[in-house]
Amino acid sequence: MHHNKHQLIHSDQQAIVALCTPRGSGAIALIRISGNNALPVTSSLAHLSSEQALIDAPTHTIHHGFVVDPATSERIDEVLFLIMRAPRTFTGEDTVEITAHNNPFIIERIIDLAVQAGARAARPGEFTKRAFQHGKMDLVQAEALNDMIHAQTELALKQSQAQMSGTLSRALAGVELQLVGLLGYVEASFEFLDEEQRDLDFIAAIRDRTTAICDAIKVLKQHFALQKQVKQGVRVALVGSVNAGKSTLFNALVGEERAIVTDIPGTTRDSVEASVYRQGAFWQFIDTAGIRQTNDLVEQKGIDRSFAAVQEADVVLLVIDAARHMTEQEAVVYNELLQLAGDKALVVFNKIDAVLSSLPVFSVSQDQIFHVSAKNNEGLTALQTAVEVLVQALFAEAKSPYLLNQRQFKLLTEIQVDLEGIAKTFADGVHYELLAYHVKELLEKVSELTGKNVTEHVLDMVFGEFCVGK
Ligand SMILES: Nc1nc2c(ncn2[C@@H]2O[C@H](COP(=O)(O)OP(=O)(O)O)[C@@H](O)[C@H]2O)c(=O)[nH]1
Ligand SMILES: [Mg+2]
Repeated sequence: MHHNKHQLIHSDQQAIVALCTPRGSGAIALIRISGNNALPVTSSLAHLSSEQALIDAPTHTIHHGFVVDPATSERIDEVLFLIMRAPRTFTGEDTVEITAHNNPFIIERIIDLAVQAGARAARPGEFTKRAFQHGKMDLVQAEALNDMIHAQTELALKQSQAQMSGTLSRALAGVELQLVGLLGYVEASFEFLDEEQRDLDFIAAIRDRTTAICDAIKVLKQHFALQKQVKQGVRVALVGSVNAGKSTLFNALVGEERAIVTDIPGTTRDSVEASVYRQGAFWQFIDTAGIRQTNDLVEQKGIDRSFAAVQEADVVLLVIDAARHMTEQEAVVYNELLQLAGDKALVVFNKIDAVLSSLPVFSVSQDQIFHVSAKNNEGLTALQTAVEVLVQALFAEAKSPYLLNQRQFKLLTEIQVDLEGIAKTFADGVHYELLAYHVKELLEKVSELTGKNVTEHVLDMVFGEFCVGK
């Protein structure tokens, strides 16, 4: 792939070692060793059943054997060694993967032995960083890999997989090509065309080209704000007064006894969250502590927490106790909460089995109002459906083909702003050299996106978000 400046960034080739599977329960653990000396390092602590020396094994072969402590010949574990020589490996370096039994003492010993033999513990994201440094993928693909591992919805998974195969990289390459075209045009016009004619055609052509590039960037940036749900799943928050039945409703919606329900007001001290997998996404239900009323005073802390929950949520269920009268203060707080939540709010009158003669009125549309009995499972289907409709609308809006992260979004925005700046400069007269200079700067920013021209600092920021073993 690319042979770019980034390869000039010093990369030490010393073998790195890490556990690549999660710690904790599970039968098998995978330890990866990658680097120039990965084979000699592993060979020194490997005893293959074939009696062959590991270092002589052909590439892309699997061998049964034991990890042994070379100092004492003690057998640490019975394992499989997967041997892969560069360059046809994930990192592009010689790599050995050891499949061991998943016991923390075994894993610790194997890693220790590898370190004693000349490897060092890998830093977060270091395997992927090396894959990037060896031209196995560009920065955008590496970031997509991280997104894929952490995808909380099927849509996010699909988009990050597409990005790993290079869809976003290609789109960025398209922007780069447009900029190169613009630069070429600027320089050609500057050198070849005669003054008169140049000024006339030039301005219009430059405008067209900068506008086209801006439009392309706008398409890429579209829906960035809506990606949150695609990436992280949706948040459904239950707010309202203490004892309204939020926890009962929460349990009914989640389908498990996740929150504690009692008739002592204020049982749920902090918010309780439950994650369920529905319609290709993780849904986070949040049961808040609720708004408490003491001696006719509404406790401010509960209000603050409710507002915070509404702010962060994608769907808000304002649960109201239909079995008692609403106080004036509650009415004020509820209306403020509804105002903040807007379209994402549903008003849920709970306890309709014990309903008062008249229910309070809120200024929301009729299809935002529901009457349920969480305790008796009444009216819940209609409420569930309404929540699903709101969630579907969120995903329908967020159907851009790309997932951008903050870094990418920020760089694209900078490029767009600079381009718009160029267009404005033109209104005051054409300065060709300056223009060429600006376009070159923009080209550098684009290559910072794909990683062709990045500093070690940027790399550390990108790969630092990964986990150890990735
Ligand atoms: N009659 C009736 N009582 C309910 C209903 N939902 C909850 N409750 C009762 O209301 C009380 C408070 O419920 P809880 O879920 O803890 O309220 P929270 O403080 O809002 O979380 C409990 O005694 C529940 O059994 C309902 O639909 N009908
Ligand atoms: Mg509760």
